[in-house]
Amino acid sequence: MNIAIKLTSPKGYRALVPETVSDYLASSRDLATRLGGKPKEWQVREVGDGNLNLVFIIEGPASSLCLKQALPYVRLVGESWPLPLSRAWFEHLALTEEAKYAPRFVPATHYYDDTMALTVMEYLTPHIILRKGLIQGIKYPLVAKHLGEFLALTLYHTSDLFLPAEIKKKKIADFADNTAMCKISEDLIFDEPYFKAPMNRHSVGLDEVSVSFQNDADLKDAVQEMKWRFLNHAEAMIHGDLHTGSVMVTENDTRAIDPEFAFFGPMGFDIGAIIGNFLLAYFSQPGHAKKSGEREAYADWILAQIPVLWQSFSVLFADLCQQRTSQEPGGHVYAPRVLAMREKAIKQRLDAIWSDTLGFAGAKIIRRTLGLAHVEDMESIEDLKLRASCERKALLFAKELLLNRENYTTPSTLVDAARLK
Ligand code: SR1
Ligand code: MG
Repeated sequence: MNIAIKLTSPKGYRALVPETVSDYLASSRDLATRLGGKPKEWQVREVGDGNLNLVFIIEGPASSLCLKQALPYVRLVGESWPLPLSRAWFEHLALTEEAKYAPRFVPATHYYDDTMALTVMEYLTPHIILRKGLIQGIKYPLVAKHLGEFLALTLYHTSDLFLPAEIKKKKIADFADNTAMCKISEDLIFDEPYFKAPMNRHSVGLDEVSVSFQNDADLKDAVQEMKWRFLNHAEAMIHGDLHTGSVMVTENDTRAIDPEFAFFGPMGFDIGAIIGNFLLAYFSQPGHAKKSGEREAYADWILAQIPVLWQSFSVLFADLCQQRTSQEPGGHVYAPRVLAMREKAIKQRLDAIWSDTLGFAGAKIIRRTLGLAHVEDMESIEDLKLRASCERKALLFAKELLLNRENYTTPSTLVDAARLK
């Protein structure tokens, strides 16, 4: 992709290329010391394969670093779609906030440059992107437990259960300008798959299902209800784009990366995003089997991660609610002076989050199949007929989640229904 910049950018901003990264880093004594040796010895490569940004890995004699720089446009589409560099600031802010409560699940950041719209952070190695691991059929024994913990820690501690209302409101204001990124989600997730948007695309063989979704008023009602919640329910600081491409893993370690879509929104959006992407991975498995049935056990393992994730999230979230003390900053809902959170109240909260989770998971599956940005889980299936068949199953399941959320009161009912598709 051509990344030469013709757009007007703020004074002092320039998009880096591998040849200019070392000189840039050498100007920071701290970063130069971390890398060790001389700038000439540093090996730089650009590895960004996401939709938006540049990502460089820099290897020095002492250690390696990762530099992520925002481009003033959407990389996936090109310069015709400008996008504010301020997303680098919101990502930095979100990483800082997440690191307060869940440091072991995010990359450590070392340096932020507002003018250059870049962050230098820990290079996660030997981690790989979870989505790529799921395509290869690799099991990660701890990933679902870790993701549940990450979600409980970040969502609880940025909600009214933990933060005093005035502090939470200030934080809402801090993220309120992340409008361009939110608008991408608003358009691409909740609107575009449901009309003939110019950038929509879908696999050969899915015309009929795409048209049927666009003509389905009940489905569109259900999705607009989820959009309402996305726009209005400022429950907690959410990652905003927690798909399996935003998670890096090893057998023992899990890190959530790339929170540039962060803002205060509904907790179920993040949980629905990751569960929706596990479901996409599940439905794609027949497309990755080299011989018939080869991926059945693995597909089952993927599905089994959904209850593990929810269990991990809900148990820790409930513990945090139960252990609230007057020493904490003091969330203003169920303040100890009024009433300690009883099991009933915690269950009510968790049930509401679960219900949102199902709706957002459904919306996420549909946007990744009929909208602009698709997922490698499906796109890497070379047999187009097989790809369409995997995608159709995922789409029909997503529609069911959106229309009949109340039938899936527990993760196991969800998993059983997915298995039957
Ligand atoms: C135009 S950006 C398309 C998508 O890429 C990111 O990963 C977000 O999910 C966004 O919606
Ligand atoms: Mg991303």
